[in-house]
Amino acid sequence: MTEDSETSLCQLNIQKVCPLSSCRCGTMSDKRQRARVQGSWAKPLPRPAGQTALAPNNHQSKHVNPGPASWGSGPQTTSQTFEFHQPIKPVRDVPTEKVIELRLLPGFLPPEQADWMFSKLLAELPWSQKTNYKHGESYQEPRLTCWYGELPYTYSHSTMAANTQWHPLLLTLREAVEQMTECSFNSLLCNLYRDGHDSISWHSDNEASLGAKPTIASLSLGDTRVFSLRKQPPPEENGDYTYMEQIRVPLSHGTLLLMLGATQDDWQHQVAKEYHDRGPRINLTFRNIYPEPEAHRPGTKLQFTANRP
Ligand SMILES: O=C(O)CCC(=O)C(=O)O
Repeated sequence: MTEDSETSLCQLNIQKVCPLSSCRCGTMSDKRQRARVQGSWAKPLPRPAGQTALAPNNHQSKHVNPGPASWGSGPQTTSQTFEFHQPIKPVRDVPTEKVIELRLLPGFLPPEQADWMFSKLLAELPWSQKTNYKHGESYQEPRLTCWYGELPYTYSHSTMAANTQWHPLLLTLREAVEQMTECSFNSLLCNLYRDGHDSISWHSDNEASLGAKPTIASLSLGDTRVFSLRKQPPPEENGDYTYMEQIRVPLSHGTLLLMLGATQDDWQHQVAKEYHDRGPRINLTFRNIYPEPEAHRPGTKLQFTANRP
């Protein structure tokens, strides 16, 4: 390339790329020009497929030097202009609305009553640690439990035997809960969280033996623990709960929580471990249990959800 032709290209370059430049087309100014161009526009930024955030105008592309190999060999014409295109948003369906039917009654039991009931149940119920199974492997539940009802209750591939020997205090509490809720309950699952390390992980109470849309009345005694709920994700999320709504309800001494309607279909719940000191807590979940449907294995869920460790 001759100096003349280099000069004329450089003029072109300056006019189009940087109209404010004081370049007078000498070698040095050409170098400055190149350095500027290399610094900011030398290469287009990689961008996700399908997105055209900055697109050069086609009619000017004939002035553009095509490859990086040419940068070192002569002056450049970067006479592109750019248009901004909005990134293409993926089309997402609006999830169907899910209703959560919860009723919270803090102070359902006055504190003095709740105090002596807690001590009595802690001392007198037949607490034990249940063994569950997941993928054929056994594990101990991180809490103690006991079960009352005329029928056994199976969950997480292990069964709690029927137990009709209701503690008299539990019968009194059942009556009080039934009066308040205007529901009747034939069974009770009791949970004892010995300290903050005891927990129950994400699950729904949706075994077929509990019937469709079960009403569950949950009475808390002892230290406050956080009861969390998270919405079931729509199928296209493939079981990913990251973007699902969560609700946290602190359940304090003497509080009654009612879960109704489609709560077990649409939401999961848990009491997570806590890493600061927590005293013991008892949770009594009054429910109804029915004979397992004949075609089902005991403990079958109405829809697939996690086991409860
Ligand atoms: O301890 C609680 O508040 C929750 C117990 C529970 O989720 C259950 O028994 O299924």
